[in-house]
Amino acid sequence: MIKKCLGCGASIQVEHEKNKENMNNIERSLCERCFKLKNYGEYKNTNLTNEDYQKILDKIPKDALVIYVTSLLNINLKYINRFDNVIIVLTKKDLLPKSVKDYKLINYVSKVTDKYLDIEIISSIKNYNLDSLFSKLKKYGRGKEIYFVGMTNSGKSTLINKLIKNYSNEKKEITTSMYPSTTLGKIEVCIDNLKIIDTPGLLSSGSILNTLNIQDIKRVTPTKEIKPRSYQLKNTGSLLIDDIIRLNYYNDNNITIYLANSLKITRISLGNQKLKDSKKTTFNLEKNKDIVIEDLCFIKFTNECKIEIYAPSSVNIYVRDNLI
Ligand SMILES: Nc1nc2c(ncn2[C@@H]2O[C@H](COP(=O)(O)OP(=O)(O)OP(=O)(O)O)[C@@H](O)[C@H]2O)c(=O)[nH]1
Ligand SMILES: [Mg+2]
Repeated sequence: MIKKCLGCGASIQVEHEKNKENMNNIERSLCERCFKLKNYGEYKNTNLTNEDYQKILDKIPKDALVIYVTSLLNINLKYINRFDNVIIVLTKKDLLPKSVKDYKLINYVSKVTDKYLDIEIISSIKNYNLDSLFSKLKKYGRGKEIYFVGMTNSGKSTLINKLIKNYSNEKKEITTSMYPSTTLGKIEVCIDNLKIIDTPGLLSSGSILNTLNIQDIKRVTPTKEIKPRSYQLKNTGSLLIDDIIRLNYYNDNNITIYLANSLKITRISLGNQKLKDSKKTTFNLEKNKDIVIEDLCFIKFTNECKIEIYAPSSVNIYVRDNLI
């Protein structure tokens, strides 16, 4: 018999149940992958692909309410046009400096898209704005299916767990982790008569996480409020960001880098050869732009300048207006 894992939504064979005699009911309802991830932090790759995940999203009914979840550290609104009734949820506010105002972040998003019914900035970890979000789910989602969609690691399952905890008596807990592809299939939960459905997050081929091992994924993933690091750049030179990225500059400038606090940034001379065998991308920035290195950091520039970035070839590096 096939049943569904309550932690990740994947189909599981019931033969494996024989090994589960000493487990409680919640542990028993998990597949082996979720059990090991939850109890020992052991991560196992999956054979499912982005195409499999896209197929799940393609089947979302047109009249469903879609909660489009995107992390403030990796704002990705690429797939929003697929859906008709959308609430945008920007997660992980606790990782940005406290001084950053919500209205600035909302302004940023509203310049990129107007395809949403409503928007909320939250932190699931700090329980920030969850009451407000839950009121919006009730306002727009009563009598509908409410699908949580977004990129992998955006925080969909963590948010649903928090909603279960805050607004229901259920003990259910969806598996979450900092690694890609934690949720593998649809997972339905009922909270205060709302029908909430978690989905697997989409994968991005440009994420720096694809180039890193598990230890390094842990290292580069911020878990505490980021302390921005500002640099006064003089003449020409280079910055090395944790020996993964190199940034060459050619003018005086003030820049601020947002990345995990434990990662090192060092200054070297332009002539130093370090990382020069990585792929180089040149940017001629207008004023008030950010350079984003997907899933690693973003760098705020105020002045016009020429910048060269050296990075692993698959990593997506792009320019946007200043977020902060
Ligand atoms: N600091 C912080 N971390 C968060 C927040 N929400 C989620 N996370 C972390 O982000 C990581 C990914 O969370 P998940 O809930 O598994 O993400 P997901 O979107 O369900 O990922 P997939 O199932 O792969 O699609 C975990 O390490 C969470 O602890 C938040 O509000 N603040
Ligand atoms: Mg998930």
